[in-house]
Amino acid sequence: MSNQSYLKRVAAIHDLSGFGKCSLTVALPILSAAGIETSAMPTAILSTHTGGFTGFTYLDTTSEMRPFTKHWKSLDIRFDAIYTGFLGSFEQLDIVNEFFDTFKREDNLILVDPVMADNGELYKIFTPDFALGMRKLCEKADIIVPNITEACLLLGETYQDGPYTEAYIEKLLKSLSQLGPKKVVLTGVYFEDENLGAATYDAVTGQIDYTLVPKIPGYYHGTGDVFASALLAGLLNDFSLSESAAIAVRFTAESIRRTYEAGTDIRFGVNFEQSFPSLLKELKLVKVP
Ligand code: PXL
Repeated sequence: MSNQSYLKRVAAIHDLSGFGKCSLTVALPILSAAGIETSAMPTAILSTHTGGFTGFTYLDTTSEMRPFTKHWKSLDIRFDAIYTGFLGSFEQLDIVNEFFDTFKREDNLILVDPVMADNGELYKIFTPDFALGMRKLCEKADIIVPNITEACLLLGETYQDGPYTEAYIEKLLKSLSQLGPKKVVLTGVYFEDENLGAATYDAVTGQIDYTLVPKIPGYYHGTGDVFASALLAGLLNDFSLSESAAIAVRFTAESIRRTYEAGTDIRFGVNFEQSFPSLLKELKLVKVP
């Protein structure tokens, strides 16, 4: 059981979608449950996320982001990790770049989840140029967490449907790390139709690992954010890259399974809240009887 008295702190830079769990409404509870303090910088405020809902409101909060950065700097706040997700504009990519320059230290971690696409398609609000801007941000990251569609966009490659081969996945992992990040986690990896999960690559050791679990039917919204938040929770609780990815795959899969069994609308997000007991056991934050 961990008894660290030092409380780690994350800066989470994502949108706040009021309904339909994703982004901040996923990152904040997961990191907090994992014993990590989280400061939030909203990139936009929406009534719902944009995946499958119509008529949602969208307030761009770009104008608040430099003032947030300046104020946090004046308070000399230190972050153990900077975790970015959904960014709504090119200007936000620049602002986040500046945020990295302001708060990066030798011993902290920049995790970029290049949220922009899935299932071979860019999210509606983005143009193909946005992927080039996102690539620049990824160059500064220590860890990136793309899905396969995002990986292809970052690399300027044409998306192809799975099942994939190990050779293809390994080529993607290595090409992505050549952009700059020493660690790459690729989600949505599958070699046959039954199992799905994540692949990790550590460019320093050259190690590649996979965690695949039985696939659950349906495309559930916000699962990329659930995964990336749990991955960061693992890393900040001193688990290795591959252990953290395995913990995050199991947490996400358990949450999806519960949501599937309850018959919930796939747009509403997954029931990750009731997976906290298993997450905390895996993170060794509670005693296992
Ligand atoms: O979970 C990705 C995501 C985050 N934020 C917003 C989104 C999406 C995906 O559609 O629309 C606003």
